[in-house]
Amino acid sequence: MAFGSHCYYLSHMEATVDDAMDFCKQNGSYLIEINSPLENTWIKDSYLLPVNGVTDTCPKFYSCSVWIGARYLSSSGKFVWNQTGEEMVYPEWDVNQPNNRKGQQDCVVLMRKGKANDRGCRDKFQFICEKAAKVLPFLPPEGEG
Ligand SMILES: [Ca+2]
Repeated sequence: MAFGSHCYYLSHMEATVDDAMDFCKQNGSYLIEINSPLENTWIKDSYLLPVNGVTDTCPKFYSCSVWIGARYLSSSGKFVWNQTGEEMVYPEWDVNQPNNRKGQQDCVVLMRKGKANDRGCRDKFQFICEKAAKVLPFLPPEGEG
């Protein structure tokens, strides 16, 4: 799907962050980086469904999340985007996040409600790849979205 000048692809496979990054890279893209509230809302509405459905379809509050391309940079003490190195501003953190649970949460998911949660990089989630729109179509369709 396209938003602005970028294309997005939701993987239906769950993977670790490293595997997700490899998958995106192999397809000429990168793990999604969110640069505005508008993009954040569009992603949530397009791929994560409205928050109203959470308790019906997601077993836990942290279910139904996707990896995004931000990671904790210990040298700066901030979460930054992989591509730009800029601090993550959107999505906003969910309440009580980032909590670095068990001291092992250096990677970030976008939750169904459109907020961020820090998670262990070796946890497995679905993920979204992003790339600048070019002439060629992004990837063959795989289910909806
Ligand atoms: Ca967390």
